[in-house]
Amino acid sequence: MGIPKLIEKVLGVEVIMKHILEVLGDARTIGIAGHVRPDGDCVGSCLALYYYLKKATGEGIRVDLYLEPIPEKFKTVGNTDIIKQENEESIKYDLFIALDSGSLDRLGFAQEYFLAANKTLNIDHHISNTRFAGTNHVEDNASSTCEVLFGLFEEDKIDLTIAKALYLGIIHDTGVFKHSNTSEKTMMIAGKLITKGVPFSQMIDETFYLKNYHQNQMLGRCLLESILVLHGKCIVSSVSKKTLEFYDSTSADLDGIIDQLRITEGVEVAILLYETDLHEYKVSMRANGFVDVRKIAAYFGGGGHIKAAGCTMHGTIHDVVNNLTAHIEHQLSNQTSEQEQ
Ligand SMILES: [Mn+2]
Repeated sequence: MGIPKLIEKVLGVEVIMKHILEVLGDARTIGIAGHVRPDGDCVGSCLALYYYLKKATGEGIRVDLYLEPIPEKFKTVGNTDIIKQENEESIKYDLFIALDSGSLDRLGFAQEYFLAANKTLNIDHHISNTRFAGTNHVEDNASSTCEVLFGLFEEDKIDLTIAKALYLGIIHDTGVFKHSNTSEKTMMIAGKLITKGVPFSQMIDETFYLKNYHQNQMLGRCLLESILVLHGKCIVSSVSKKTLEFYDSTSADLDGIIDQLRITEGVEVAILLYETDLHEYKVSMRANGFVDVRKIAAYFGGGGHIKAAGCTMHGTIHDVVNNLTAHIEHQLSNQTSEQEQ
């Protein structure tokens, strides 16, 4: 067996498709699913592909979309009532398409349909994608799955609903064109979507920056109570269970607070703790400079990325902060001594 064949066998078949319709063949029933706890790119790519297939394939083709409940703010993109949120019936699809999912388990309850399907397709942009489908189309230099899909769609078939869904995914995975995955191509595609009439100012505000009153109150409270440690290089804030209850909030209302803490001038690492039980805290960390917060989170049994990581820790709030800052201080002093050399 030659090496290319071996790779095919191990990884499935990596296909560089020109057009999504190439893999449909004579499929009459098509299932689509994205990953668990859907984010903007997951919801955007799933809706875009659903509406595109509805438009580009003829009558008599059944297309179903499966996703866990999606955040309320994403419901302005097309009619989201078509999304199926559970295994309603047992059906063997001719083709099942996984979107924005680096591995099979990410599909959650929809795995059942994926595994039963006659043909499977995996469209994604995660560098860690495990090529779990019969046909795999992974572009790991793309900002988002929505960017990958744009390249697989015929531009003249992209209507306003499809354009809005694609735009949603791109702005969410790039942090509104801010993260390093934003390329010239990303901006070109966004430009083309804007010409389709995407109400971009409104979409960015409503799906990305909008906070409800409780979320703003929690943000205000966390900023007010934040403290600087390690000579201003680390900022820490915490939320007790009681406070969450007082503001009628859940942990989901804390989204984005850590990012606001991180952009405090002079800060290398931001830490946000929220109490999950007596002497138990969920820890989020964000880094600006050279501190590898993944390493620290991993030491305490968690994980994440170099600049964004989290873990669960036990003890009083002072124990938790002291344990974390000791690691941060250690990394910062190593960095300083390296610079001095
Ligand atoms: Mn994505």
